[in-house]
Amino acid sequence: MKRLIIVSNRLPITVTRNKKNSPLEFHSSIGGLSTGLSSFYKSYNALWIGWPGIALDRIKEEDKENITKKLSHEGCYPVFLTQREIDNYYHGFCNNVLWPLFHYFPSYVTNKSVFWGAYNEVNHKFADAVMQFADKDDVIWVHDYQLMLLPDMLRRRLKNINIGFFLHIPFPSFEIFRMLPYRKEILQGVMGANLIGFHTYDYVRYFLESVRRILGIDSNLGYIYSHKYDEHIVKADIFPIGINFEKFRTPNEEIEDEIENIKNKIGNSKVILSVDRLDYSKGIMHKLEAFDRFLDKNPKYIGKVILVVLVVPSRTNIEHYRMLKKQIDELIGNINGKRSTFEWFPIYYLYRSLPFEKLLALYRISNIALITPLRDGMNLVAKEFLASKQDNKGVLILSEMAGAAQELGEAVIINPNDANEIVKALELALNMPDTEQIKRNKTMINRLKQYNIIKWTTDFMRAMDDVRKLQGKFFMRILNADSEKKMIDNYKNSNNRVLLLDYDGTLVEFAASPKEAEPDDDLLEILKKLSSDTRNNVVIISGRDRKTLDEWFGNLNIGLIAEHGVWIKHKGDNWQTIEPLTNEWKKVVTPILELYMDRTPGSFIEEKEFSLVWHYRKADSQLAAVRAMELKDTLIDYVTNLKLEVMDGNKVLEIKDAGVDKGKASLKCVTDINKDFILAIGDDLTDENIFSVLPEDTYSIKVGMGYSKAKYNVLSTKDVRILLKKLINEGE
Ligand code: ADQ
Repeated sequence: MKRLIIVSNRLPITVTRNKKNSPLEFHSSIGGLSTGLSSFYKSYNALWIGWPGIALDRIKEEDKENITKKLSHEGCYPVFLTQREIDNYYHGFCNNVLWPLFHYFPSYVTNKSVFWGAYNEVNHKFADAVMQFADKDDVIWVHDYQLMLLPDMLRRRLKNINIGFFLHIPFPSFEIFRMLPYRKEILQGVMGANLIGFHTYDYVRYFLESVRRILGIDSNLGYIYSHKYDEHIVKADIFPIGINFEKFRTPNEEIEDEIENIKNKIGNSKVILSVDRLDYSKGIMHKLEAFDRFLDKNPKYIGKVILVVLVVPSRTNIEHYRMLKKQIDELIGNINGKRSTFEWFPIYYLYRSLPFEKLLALYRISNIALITPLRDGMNLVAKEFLASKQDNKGVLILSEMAGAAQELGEAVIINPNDANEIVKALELALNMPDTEQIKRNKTMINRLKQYNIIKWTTDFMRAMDDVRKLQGKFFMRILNADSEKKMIDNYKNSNNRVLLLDYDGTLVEFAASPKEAEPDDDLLEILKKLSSDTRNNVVIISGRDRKTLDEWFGNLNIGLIAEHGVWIKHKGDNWQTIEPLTNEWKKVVTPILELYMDRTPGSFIEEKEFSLVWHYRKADSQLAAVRAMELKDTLIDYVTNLKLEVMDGNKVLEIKDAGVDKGKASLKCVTDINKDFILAIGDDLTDENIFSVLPEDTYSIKVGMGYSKAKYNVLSTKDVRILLKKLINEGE
């Protein structure tokens, strides 16, 4: 039966040991991911693989067995890590490199050469663990920044398996991400997945932009089809994580005493609540400073409000975290020291993790939640606070830098770097009428109820399924062994064949500049052998100019078509234009193209005899995309008046006479009705003209994924060459 395998750095259960020989203890893990997923995964046929939180060096062999056994009852399987791995992988690469960078704290990055090696090793260790269980029909869901290499590692070992990856933290903008030394490897690692999920649309955009600029791969509506990832389609999309809504919503008698207890302590004071893991990204210092300023500006609230600051200890062996803890302790000490009276003190500070009931009691009793991260992937506390409000009263003050702000627009949204704005938000919140609180909260609470953790999970898994189905459709078009055999048999039995082959992107890979994509020896050998068979008429049909084609292929016995069908040179014949053409229009269009070249650094113009090409492969991709649209728009008038066509190619715009195209030119090669085998291979839009005009029984093949009028797809130029070699070998 199909199984869901969840893989994350930490298991939902943490194993600890207080002293050397004391017994092992098992607790629920704290943190967004485990709180979210642990509530439901047992209801699936699921296995959760992860680190149980204790170093191998601190346990004996028999402990290992005990832990493994105990965890297996909970549907978990442990990946044990040594102290050295924890230091270099977890504290090192994960939390000293990726975490600060992805949260826009590049100056907090401390990278040591051993970190990257350990990150690789541990990702491999996880891959080994998954391989012990994974079956080809299973669904593997990898979580978060600690395991960004894992999807590709798994893909290499389990070609067809369905892999999802979800990033719980922000994906930073390209300018930040590009600073990462191993940016390419990280992206390639994640791209092993079929589905890549993020909390917000901004993260999706930044990811796709990094993929485009660093790996040079374009996307279309979040889909990435690239022969570099030829076994699968990749889709990036948003899945804003939800919470276990009912758990926070339902009445809970156990907490009544707790609530009474707190009420007795705080009297009638209004409660502002702050709940965070200890982390510099959470803006805890900013909120304390703003609260202090609020009391300065609003002395009437002295004795009437309290701020409850709950901080969960986290990553305390990293210097920045230790420093932060010290700063928080000091600042709270200062504020309380200068403001407390015998009856009242402004900040209650709890530095520990709390059992669920106590946390829920705090949510319920608080009037305001003050959530001020400088960056946060989502922030579940904001959602939990709202869900716990059974009477729908309470005010959420939320930083716009939290992913949650995208969904919780009815909250009081603030910029955490602006202390005055936080002060104003507190003033507003403390004076907000109940009716308005209820109105704002109802909308948000309904959304949380609707898109809860179960919905989030099922939505993600449904999307994984959809990508697989789409992929299946594409793979049905891929030239399979049966169709290939039919084609080869047909080839063998034919005597009058035409092979129409596009050049760039079909016979050779694209290069940074057109001149660099020269034919190599292997290709020349293929063409020579194909053309030496007298039954074959091989034609290279390209957008290149005839001079280049002559230079490269002039001494082969093949036909050539240049400039997308402007020029044709039949085998053994001279060049001739397909239609009588003029060049007069170039005088008008060249200055326009020059203007665009000047305004788009990295782009250049190529002049062919009857066409002009604006190349933008080396320009900034976003700017070039905008400029290409502007250019097309500018050229619209000329297109009609001068009978021109503006063609979109692969990172080029080509302007040429509207009367010629590759389709018309290719027809000139198949006029002989005795042709008994036609093969046409091409990769881009200009080749679609060929596929659409050739006779029904043509073997038409598109190189790469994506829709096409061709009958089949092959994935890469490599596959094209393999196919041509088979024709040579078997057709003899
Ligand atoms: P975290 O950085 O861990 O998660 P967050 O989303 O706020 O941040 O989740 C914290 C969780 O810990 C909450 O479920 C909360 O209830 C719990 N918690 C907080 N303080 C506690 C305490 N003192 N005692 C007990 N429990 C406590 C990462 C990302 C987030 C993203 C989540 C989920 O950094 O941006 O929202 O993953 O994707």
